[in-house]
Amino acid sequence: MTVRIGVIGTGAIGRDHARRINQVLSGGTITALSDVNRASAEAVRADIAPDATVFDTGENLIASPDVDAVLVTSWGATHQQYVLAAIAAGKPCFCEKPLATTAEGAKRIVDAEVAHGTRLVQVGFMRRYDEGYVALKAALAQTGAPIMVHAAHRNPSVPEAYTTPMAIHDTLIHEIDVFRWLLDDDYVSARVTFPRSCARTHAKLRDPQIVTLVTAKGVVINTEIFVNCHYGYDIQCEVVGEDGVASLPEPMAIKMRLNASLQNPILTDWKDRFVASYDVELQDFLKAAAQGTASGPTSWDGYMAAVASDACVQAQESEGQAIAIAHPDRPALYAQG
Ligand code: INS
Repeated sequence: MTVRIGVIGTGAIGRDHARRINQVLSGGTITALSDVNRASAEAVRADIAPDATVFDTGENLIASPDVDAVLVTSWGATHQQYVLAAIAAGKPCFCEKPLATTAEGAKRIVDAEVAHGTRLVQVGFMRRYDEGYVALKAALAQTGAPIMVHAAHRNPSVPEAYTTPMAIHDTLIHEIDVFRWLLDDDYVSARVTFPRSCARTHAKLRDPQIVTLVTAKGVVINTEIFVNCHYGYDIQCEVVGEDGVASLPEPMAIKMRLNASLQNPILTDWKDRFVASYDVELQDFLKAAAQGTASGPTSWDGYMAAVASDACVQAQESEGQAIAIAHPDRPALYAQG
């Protein structure tokens, strides 16, 4: 079966996912598009999906009989309304992070999906599909029970509109999710420390920052977020266990002996760093959607990430203080997620 997909939000990632579905992956075809900026949806139709219909609203797209499943790649603040509408229509839905901008909003999605009774939502936490993280998770069987994680999430630069809380909602959110999955654990507290701000930042962004998360099993995770690091896009992760240390592999790069130095190029654009995992996550979505369901990261994962990220923002505001993170009971629908 070919799953007929509607894409809500045709900015950078929506356009890229539409391209994947029509040109790279199997089992799906784009039949519908919508964007607040209609010209952007028209452009994706012209370039990638000539047979698609452009809808005025995401709600009309979801209701269309020509749409079997939905991709929500619009602006973060609109995700919740579209995911809820897709659940109400009983259509599988892939939602980019964040699932909702507040924990309360994410909880509404969990409740709606639980009431529906089967899974319909996959959250776009693509790092779980990255070869490096998958290999790292497997390596933990040899390095023994984890004790500490040292991690870094560095961007060369960010747009002027990026402010201090976005370091959590927009950036750390990937670590928040992937470490729950990697360690099979939940968070109990968060604390934020600010070194002096770097010269390249601006008044509304304290950069860098160090977030310390403690898990229920007592693992301490230190993550440096540095979004004006200038030199490249760099994701680091080292897990210290009882018997050894396991590190996330570097992306493949050609080693060069050149101009009297030994060099390894470093990526600069985040879209390139996890490019392969976007393909794998969406293929997974198409496969499950063909059966009228969803797999991969759940609404519960999206909700737990939102709960932890709200606590991290609170920890930023009360610099140096540990903020407790609740982990409510997991509904049976998400038993394995
Ligand atoms: C992007 C994206 C990247 C992350 C950036 C964020 O939206 O999620 O993976 O490194 O900090 O702004």
